[in-house]
Parts: sequence; C-alpha cells; structure tokens
Amino acid sequence: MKDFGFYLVMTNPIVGYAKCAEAAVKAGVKIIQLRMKHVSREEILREAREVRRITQGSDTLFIVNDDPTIASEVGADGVHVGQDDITPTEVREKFPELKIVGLSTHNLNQVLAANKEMVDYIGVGPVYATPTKDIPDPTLGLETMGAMIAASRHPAVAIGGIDLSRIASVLEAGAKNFAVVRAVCQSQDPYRAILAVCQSKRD
Ligand code: 3NM
Repeated sequence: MKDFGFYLVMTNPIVGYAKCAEAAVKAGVKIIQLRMKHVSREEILREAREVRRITQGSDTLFIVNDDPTIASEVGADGVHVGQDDITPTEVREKFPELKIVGLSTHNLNQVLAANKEMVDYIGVGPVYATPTKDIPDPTLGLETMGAMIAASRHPAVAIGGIDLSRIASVLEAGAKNFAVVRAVCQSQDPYRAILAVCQSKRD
C-alpha cells in the first residue's frame, strides 16, 4: 500500500456518518474509517452499509474499525484492528475478501512485531493526548512517533490529538500520513474542515 496522506476516522460526527462520508468522498480523501463505540452491532451495520453505498465506486477506501465480520458483511475494503483484537494473521486467514488490514501500534516493540505481520499499514499513536479514546495508551510525543515510523516497514499513520495547529510539526517529525477524529467530526462543515486539514498538509 502506498502512502495516502490524510486518513479520516469517523467517530460521532456531529453532522452524522453519511454526511461526513459524503464530504470525505467529495474532498477526495483516500481512506476513511467507521469507528463507532458503545453502540449495537445493528447500528454499526446500518451506518456501515450507508458508508459503503456512499464510497462505492469512488476513490475513497472504506475501512471498518475492530470487527472484520461487519467489514465483510457490508463489503468494506478492509478492517482496522487494535492490539487486543483479532490478529492481522487471523483476519487474513478468515476474511480473505478484506483487501486492507490496518493495525494500531503504541510503542516501538509493537511496530517491530507488526513488521513481521501481513498488515497494510499501522497506526502510530497517540502522538498527543486525546479524549477521543476511552483508555488511551501513553502519549508518544513527536520524537518517539518519528522513531516508530522510521522503524516501520509498512506505511504508518500518526494519530491522536492531531489538529490544524499540529499537522506541520507531525509531518516535520517524520509522518507521511496522519489521521484525525475531532478535527473533522466536531465540525458542522466537515467538507471545509477536511479541505483545511489537507491544505495545511501542503503548507
Ligand atoms: N486511536 P482525535 S488515538 C482512534 O493511539 C484513536 O491508536 C489512537 O482522535 C491510537 O483525533 C485515537 O480526536 C483517537 O484526537 C484520535
């Protein structure tokens, strides 16, 4: 998988998942993830089907967080798993229809372990403190983030507390890809928020 720049993770977008996904497709975001916590499987399935419909035939890849059965059921492009979820190898074995498998990493050892796994990209975070995750791992800071990205043989996506004011520093410290939740999902106008994020990437 090639570097993709901006990666949008959707958790509780204030305009709703469908509108947020539409904005991402319109803005040409390469990859979006549906990350719904504390809701029923049915609710996730419903939103996932809608996001699949919106992204179908577009340039935007659609990833489902945590649950490969939902990803498979709706025909998503892939799944993103954490350290405590089903392993990437198991996903590959049981869900060969999922083209993309992403894995969260939170320290250098996990990056080195991921180098031996068949994953398409890794998450590296949290770079900064974030309230978005219930139990966040210890904050990495830019230096450790940079070292983890440099050690990864897979494309790496910096995540955690990244907003407009921090993107330049994150890129300077070695990230080629970065993900946000709040910086887009808390906007009434996600399209504009995405354009602002992508613009600041180029500055
Ligand atoms: N994963 P925000 S941090 C979903 O460390 C997620 O792997 C993280 O949200 C990790 O952009 C995080 O609102 C939350 O800070 C990122």
